[in-house]
Formats: sequence, C-alpha cells, structure tokens
Amino acid sequence: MALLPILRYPDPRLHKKAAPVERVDESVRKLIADMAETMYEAPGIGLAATQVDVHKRIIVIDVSEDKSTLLAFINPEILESAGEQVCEEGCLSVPGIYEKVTRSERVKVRALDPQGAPFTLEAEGLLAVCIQHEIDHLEGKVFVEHLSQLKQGRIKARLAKQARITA
Ligand code: GNR
Ligand code: NI
Repeated sequence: MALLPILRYPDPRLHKKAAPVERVDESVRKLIADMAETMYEAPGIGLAATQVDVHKRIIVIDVSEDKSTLLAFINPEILESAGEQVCEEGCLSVPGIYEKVTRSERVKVRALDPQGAPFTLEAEGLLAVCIQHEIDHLEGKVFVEHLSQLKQGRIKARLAKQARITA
C-alpha cells in the first residue's frame, strides 16, 4: 500500500472530469487500497480519485465511528435523491476551511464494487452528504463552488496566505 499526495484547491487538476472505469482489474483494486490508506491517514471520511490526480470514477468512504466500514464505489451514479439537509463540510483538498452546504437528505446510488459487481445503496445523513461531495469531485467540482463568489474569493485568499506561511 502507499500514501498518495492530495491535490490542494485551487489546483486546476481538481476541475478535471473523471472518466468511467472500463474494467475493474487489479490496478483498480490497488488504487482503492492506496486511496483508503490515504483517507484514513489524513484523516478523512471520504476520498475521490480526482483528489490524488487520478481522473477515473472511483471513490472511497468510511463514515463509521471506529473506521471499520470501508465503502468503495466505482462508476457511482445517483439514481434518486430526496429532501434537503445542511451540513458543515470540509475537504482534504481545502484544508482548514469548513462551510455549510445544502444537499439532498437521501440518495440512492448505484455503482460497481471492487469485484466489478453492481450494487445499489440507499443512504441518508452524513453518508448521503459524503457520497454527493465525492461525486462532485469526479465532476471536477470542489465543495466551495456551492458557496457565493464572495466566500470563494475569501477562501482563496486565506489559502494563499496559509501557503505563504508554510512555504
Ligand atoms: O473528511 C471529510 N469530511 C467531510 C465532512 C463533511 C462533509 C464532507 C466531508 S468529505 C471530507 C473528505 C474529502 O475531502 N473528500 O473529498
Ligand atoms: Ni473533498
């Protein structure tokens, strides 16, 4: 397994649209293992391949308290969504920034598992938020793009200042 470097907003590579996985093979399973290790180490509750500069439709999520429930989704698609919820979101690609985002309360998602078998999952609450946040990454969208232009500008300025301090 290997830890992968995570792209930081506003890196333009975070805006690339990920391509569907055509064959679920050993290289996909290796990437999922490396993404999971990277997510747990960060630590985070989700990670999209886009964030590690791999532009394929693969996400990993673990919203469990004890980090015992790894979920991997290949080519995820939201089939149904309902309701609304507001969650304070963060992102490993936007460190130190937390902002409220409105999303669907429930989603039904279809994807392939690491063996290439299709499955569907109905999610609500934080898991539903995380699925939507990660699928956004695959579309090249970072959560701050749900905020006003004013807030986005302030976040970019804060991150640029932070980068100067840590350089
Ligand atoms: O670790 C993460 N926490 C989080 C909290 C609220 C809503 C979404 C998330 S996802 C984030 C990890 C990440 O950046 N995934 O892309
Ligand atoms: Ni994120």
